[in-house]
Amino acid sequence: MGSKAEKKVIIVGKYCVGKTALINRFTKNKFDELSPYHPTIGAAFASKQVTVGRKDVTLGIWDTAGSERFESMTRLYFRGAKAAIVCYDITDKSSFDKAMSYIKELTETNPECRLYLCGTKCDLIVSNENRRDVSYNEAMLYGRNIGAGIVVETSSKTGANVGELFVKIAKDMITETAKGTFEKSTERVGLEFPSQNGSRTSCRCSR
Ligand SMILES: Nc1nc2c(ncn2[C@@H]2O[C@H](COP(=O)(O)OP(=O)(O)O)[C@@H](O)[C@H]2O)c(=O)[nH]1
Ligand SMILES: [Mg+2]
Repeated sequence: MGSKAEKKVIIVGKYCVGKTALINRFTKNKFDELSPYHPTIGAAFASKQVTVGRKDVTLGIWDTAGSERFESMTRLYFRGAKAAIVCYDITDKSSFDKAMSYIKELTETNPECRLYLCGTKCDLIVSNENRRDVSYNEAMLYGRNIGAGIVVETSSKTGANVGELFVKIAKDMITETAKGTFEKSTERVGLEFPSQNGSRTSCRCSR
């Protein structure tokens, strides 16, 4: 597991934000809503090859546990990670605070690790924008500050933006190999910026 050619990607975030669902959507293209919630014990691994243009990159993705009990273990996975998907649930502000604390730790312990900020469960606000607890604007500003490779809102339920997130990660991996350096850029994918008259943001989650 985790061969040299594979690029190590970790998924971190508070428990229940949807880390396991994100990896399942990406690697198996499935979402099990009906099964009861099973917190990940320790960590789980999956790998997938992504083709960008004519180049392939294999991502070795570690799904970590977000609960306090496993926190010290989760930190072990920071080592050697080339990219970290830091997840928060857009309907739960406390998970955004937790994401910020993960980012602080990651920056201290592994400054080479690229950061990707992922707001999960964006399908939940499609029919009811009132459920939103973290504005896209806030996440965007924060992401820009920390030099995130992307700030994106995803739904593992509908699949919205999941592919875009991983393709961006793969692209950055390929660019690094080609140039020997990496550039951090922040870009938006499939999302609207706040409207002029209010702080609300909307998410195109129609897939
Ligand atoms: N509506 C919705 N629910 C989700 C989404 N992703 C995860 N969930 C649900 O949130 C709960 C926690 O998901 P899980 O992936 O196990 O979270 P983890 O603890 O971060 O690994 C489960 O009940 C999932 O069905 C999503 O994109 N949309
Ligand atoms: Mg999990």
